[in-house]
Amino acid sequence: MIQEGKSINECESFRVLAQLAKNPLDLTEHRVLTPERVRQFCCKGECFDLLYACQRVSDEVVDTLQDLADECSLVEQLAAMQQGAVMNCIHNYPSENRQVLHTACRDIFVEKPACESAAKQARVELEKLKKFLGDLEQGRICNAEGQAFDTLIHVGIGGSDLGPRAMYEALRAYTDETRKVFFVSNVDPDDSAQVLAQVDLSRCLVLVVSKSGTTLETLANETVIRSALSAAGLDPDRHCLSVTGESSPMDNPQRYLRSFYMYDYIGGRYSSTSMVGAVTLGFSLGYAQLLEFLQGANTMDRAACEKNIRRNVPLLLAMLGVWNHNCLGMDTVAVLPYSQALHRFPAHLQQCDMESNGKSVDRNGAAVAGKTGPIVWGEPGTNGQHAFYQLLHQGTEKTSVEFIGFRKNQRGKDLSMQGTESQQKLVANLLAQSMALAIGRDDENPNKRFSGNRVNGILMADRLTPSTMGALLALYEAKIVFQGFCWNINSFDQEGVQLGKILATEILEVMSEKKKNVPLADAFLAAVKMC
Ligand code: G6Q
Repeated sequence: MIQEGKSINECESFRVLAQLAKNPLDLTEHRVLTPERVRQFCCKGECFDLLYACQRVSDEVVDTLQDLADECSLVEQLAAMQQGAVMNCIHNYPSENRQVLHTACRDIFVEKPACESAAKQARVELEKLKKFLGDLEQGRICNAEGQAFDTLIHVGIGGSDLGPRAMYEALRAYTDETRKVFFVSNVDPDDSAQVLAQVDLSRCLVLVVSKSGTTLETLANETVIRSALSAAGLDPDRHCLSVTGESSPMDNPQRYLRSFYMYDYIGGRYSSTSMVGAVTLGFSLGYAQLLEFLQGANTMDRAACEKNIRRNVPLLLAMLGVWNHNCLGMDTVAVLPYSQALHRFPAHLQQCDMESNGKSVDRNGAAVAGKTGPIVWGEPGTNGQHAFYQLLHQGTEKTSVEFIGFRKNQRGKDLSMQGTESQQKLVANLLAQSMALAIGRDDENPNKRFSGNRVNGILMADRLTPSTMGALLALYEAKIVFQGFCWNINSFDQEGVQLGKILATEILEVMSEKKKNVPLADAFLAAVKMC
């Protein structure tokens, strides 16, 4: 029986944690950060280890975080989600009332997946994609001149853009160099114009991605690109592909060369491993590497079902986040990858986390008693060190930090200078920042003093590959979901996004009625009437 509906404030273990938080471990004290602590506070996981010696936690705190995870039935709830329980709902109120099955998209490697019906649908779409990619490769699908399509323009926004874009950027080192990928998301006409200026439309596939098939920005950009195709004397229906929900307004085979489905049990921000990300990744990485990416995610999904917090990286990361946010009062989390390839990953996490857990009512529709999701942001190191790290070290705002690092670089190219290679310089910087934030430094000059006790953890893997990228994605998805369960909120709807969509449509109606420049005040008024 899944225990759902208990908020952390009602948990005995949370009361214990609140007490412990009155006197948390002081990382600046002499000999706290010993080699033994560094070794002991390291969680060895699938692909990624989590080094958490620089968190203000003792064994007692970790034990109590385990109690809290148990009291809130976090792992049981995750398993129920993977098996198809209806998790996207608010009890006693109208809500989306759906299953949450993004994990099924990659649960395709075993005979008995957690949710057979969803895994079966995932396999069907993947087979369609495999056939399509094979047809492209063999020249059975080509342009009107018989030439190969060598470019793909991915059109979508929010969940239909951020994840696929972050994954593509992360894995560029492994892509087919003869194939180019561009993304268009913003309704700003300059976004599509700058892409259109760079491509030979006759060689382009245009992948229109929209679960609802109604998103204003995506439909506007599709129209812009279709008209550019027509203007170039090309048949848009021969160049456009779609990824959409079954029976959405975009589910129209006549208008698209090929259509792929995503299902209502996959939320936009969790859709990178569905067809939303798979078509673009399959086009650029090839089908075999796409499967490696999915396999990495699936391995992490399974690892996330381990009950022991000291052996479950996503669960530990989630609970450390709860400790830092709800007990130590840190309201923002900086995700700082020491990998240039991950430069869009913090933006993806920002959506995945903040859209999921930026909620003020619990799963019963009651106001939450404590804090829910933190503010998530970040940029790659070392670049960030020359920018905002000043505030991390000496600012009055305390931020918890999640570093992500890799022992080896992706492309294998490196040069030794003054005895070390650039990859070593990168990792050395990561470790130095972690230590400096935690231990701080005293100085006679107050302006040169570093208070320390600025908590951080390091996720460390060998190399960023399709498989480790899949694992990292699934690790963070599980972390976000665990935290949502812990706060007893629905992490799977997004009423805040829906409101914006409705209001913009209303203002546009006013604008189109008046046909020319509408005074701003009139436009605002249209939105006010809707609020
Ligand atoms: C994600 C959100 C949101 C959504 C976009 C695009 O979880 O629901 O970011 O992905 O608004 O929606 P469509 O895919 O329906 O165009």
